[in-house]
Parts: sequence; C-alpha cells; structure tokens
Amino acid sequence: MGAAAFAAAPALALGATTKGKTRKVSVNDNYYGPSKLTVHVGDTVNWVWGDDVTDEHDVDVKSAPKGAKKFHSDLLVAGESFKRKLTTPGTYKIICTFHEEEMKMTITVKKKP
Ligand SMILES: [Cu+2]
Repeated sequence: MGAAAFAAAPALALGATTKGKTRKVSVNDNYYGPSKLTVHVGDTVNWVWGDDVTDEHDVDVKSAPKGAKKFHSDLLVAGESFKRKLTTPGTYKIICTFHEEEMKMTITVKKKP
C-alpha cells in the first residue's frame, strides 16, 4: 500500500504543472452542452458546432470577471469550432446572440489549486 501511494505521487505532480486542459462544449440547435462548466485558469474552452446543427449560432460573452477581455465568435454553422483560453478567474456568462433567451451558459474559472 505504501509503495502504491508513492508510485502515484509523481504522476499527479506532473499533471498539476503541465499546461491547461481543453474542455469541449457542444453547440446545438438552441442550447450549449453542458450549460454549466467549471474550469481552471489556463484551460481552453473549445466550442464545437455539431454536424446536425441546422441554424447559425455564436458564442458571445455577456458578462466577464473584472479585468477579463470579452470575446465574440462569428456566427458559425455545423462542423465549425471556436476556442478561447480563459486566464482570468471568475464567472463568464455566455449567450448566443440569435437565441439569447434560451441559449446561454455559465463558465466558472477557478484559480489553480
Ligand atoms: Cu443560437
């Protein structure tokens, strides 16, 4: 048991010091999946428009943490994608400008442990 714990430690330390992860969000006809996402500073969010999407959608930051730059994708269609690295901790509220009432998501960016 002592040996197993010892062997696992270096792998964990390596993971914590390497660059951020990429987290996928699917863009669908009038919803993002998931609608709530928690990531860490330095992670990249990659929005991917599904192959069966029939309408245009975008990714628009409605509110961002203090000091963070807002961003806005083009209106994209099936098979396209858009990514952003999030470097400021806090809460990002994202909407699709075409379907603002129903199509929104929240991303919480946490400081690295
Ligand atoms: Cu939309």
